[in-house]
Amino acid sequence: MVKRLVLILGDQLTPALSALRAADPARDVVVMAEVRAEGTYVPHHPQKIALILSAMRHFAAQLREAGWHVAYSRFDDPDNSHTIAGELLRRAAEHGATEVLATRPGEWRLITALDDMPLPVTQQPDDRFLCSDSEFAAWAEGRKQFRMEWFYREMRRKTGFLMQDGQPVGGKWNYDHDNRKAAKPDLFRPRPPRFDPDATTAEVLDLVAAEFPDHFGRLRPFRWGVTRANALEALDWFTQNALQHFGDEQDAMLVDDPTLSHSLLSPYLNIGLLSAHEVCAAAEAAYHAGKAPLNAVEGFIRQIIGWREYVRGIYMLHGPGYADQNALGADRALPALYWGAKTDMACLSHAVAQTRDLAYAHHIQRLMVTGLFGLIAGLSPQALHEWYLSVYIDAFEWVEAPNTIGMSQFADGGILGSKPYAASGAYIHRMSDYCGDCRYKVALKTGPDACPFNPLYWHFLMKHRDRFASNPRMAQMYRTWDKMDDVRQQATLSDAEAFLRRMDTGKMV
Ligand code: FAD
Ligand code: DLZ
Ligand code: SF4
Repeated sequence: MVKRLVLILGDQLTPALSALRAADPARDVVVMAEVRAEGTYVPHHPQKIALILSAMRHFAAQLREAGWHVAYSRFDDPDNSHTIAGELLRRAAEHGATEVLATRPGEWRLITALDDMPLPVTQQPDDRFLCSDSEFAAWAEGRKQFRMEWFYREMRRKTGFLMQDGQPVGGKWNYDHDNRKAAKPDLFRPRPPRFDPDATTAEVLDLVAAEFPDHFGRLRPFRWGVTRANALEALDWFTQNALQHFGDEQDAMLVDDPTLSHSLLSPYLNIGLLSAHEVCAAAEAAYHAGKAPLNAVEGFIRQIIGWREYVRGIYMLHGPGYADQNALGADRALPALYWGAKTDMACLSHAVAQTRDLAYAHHIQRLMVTGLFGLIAGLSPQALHEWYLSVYIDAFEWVEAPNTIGMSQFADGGILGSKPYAASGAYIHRMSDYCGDCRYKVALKTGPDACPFNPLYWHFLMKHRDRFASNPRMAQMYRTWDKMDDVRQQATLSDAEAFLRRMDTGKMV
């Protein structure tokens, strides 16, 4: 009988994975490999590498207990070729295997590498997502514009989450109107669980410290769960303690509270320790049990069956090259502040320091602080893409690239969203307590002490006037500019230029 290899990647740690379902434990060999190439195709945050390696080791033990033969390449195995393709070839020779079963990876780089293997590789669809590639393609077919809200409604109908007799529970599809509130520091806000490193994680932490010493980010303290049991505990904590405030606090940012009422479930979802369906079912159950209000639960479920599925659909539909787009022609290098160099802009300083320490920032910090600055300062979307893919614990290209290239930088020219998320410092001031300890003054529009987001916002809008002035959702911004007197307009644009010149020459800004 032909022997087959079954490839399990570090973000495919799901017992019911399609490749495992297609395989036979009596004859096939599971291949899992800790390889340098996957740790360095971008310089991943040390906590992200540690999460994946430790979770892989735990998952391999679980597969062995379930009766699978697992050929596991440890990082320090002297014969390790340190690439996925190399390890497949090595194991094929070792076991006399002539074909490979895989679940389609979440990145075109690896999909292509598997297609190019000298062994036949069958890539099964990744059916851990609620919307298949073909369903998304059918939804997209013939549409001039994709919009998440329409996709989301289809997904509500398909999954039945928060639906009653074919109608949305409560009568509305979307309760965002009730969300988007600012938040106050609260010493009693429940804190997400921390998982003390077990022996496996402790060993991996030493390995990561020794092998990836130059990667941006603190390795310790390491707080993440690494097993399915840990991930279920994190889900339970969220639905019991934080979900009820999720809607209200979703867009808020606080200096002393980096996680607020966010779930911190993205790493577990993205590496396969939790399923999208069970997470949404748990949230819906909390609503029916009266533990969380509809605006919170609907908002949370929308992020998962809406945004998460939608961005993946766009990434897979578009094909390789999605991340290479640069519709606005932005080409400025990333300033050193993104890698932790000192900056006077308190909002960026807090968001980057938190990213360095936790490998985590919540959505609004990613979109409306580091992302917004990148957009209005004209930073290269590819440099930002590499940054986001590197620094976050949950970053995999299928989800990171559409969020960065599409949602945050508008570099896909409007495939994902209808307008860029451009804003001035007033937005950050409204949603956070960052501005209070900033050397810049958010209320000042021009001059050396003005918040840099203020002139940069107008500079961005003016630079791209031809593209955006006819967008009905942006017309009001251009009318406001047109009402400003010439002197103020000139001062605004020259302040922005001067700021960008200072930044480009490596000066602290
Ligand atoms: P919560 O706020 O608790 O949200 C619940 C869940 O909803 C998340 O766990 C996540 O699975 C899902 N979700 C929420 N927003 C999105 C979204 N926009 N796209 C996809 N799923 C979403 N998310 C990633 O998982 N990986 C990434 O690499 C990533 N990169 C991003 C880059 C940029 C520039 C931006 C603006 C957003 C990015 N996001 C990414 C989306 C979002 O910021 C994270 O999913 C979220 O912050 C994860 O934290 P959480 O689990 O506490 O989320
Ligand atoms: C991110 C990552 C890292 C750091 N290391 C490994 C690894 O050693 N072995 C492995 O199989 N997967 C790893 N991964 C996850 C892959 O990069 C991921 O599967 C692809 O990016 C596709 O999403
Ligand atoms: Fe950021 Fe401007 Fe507020 Fe400073 S004043 S924290 S730069 S938004």
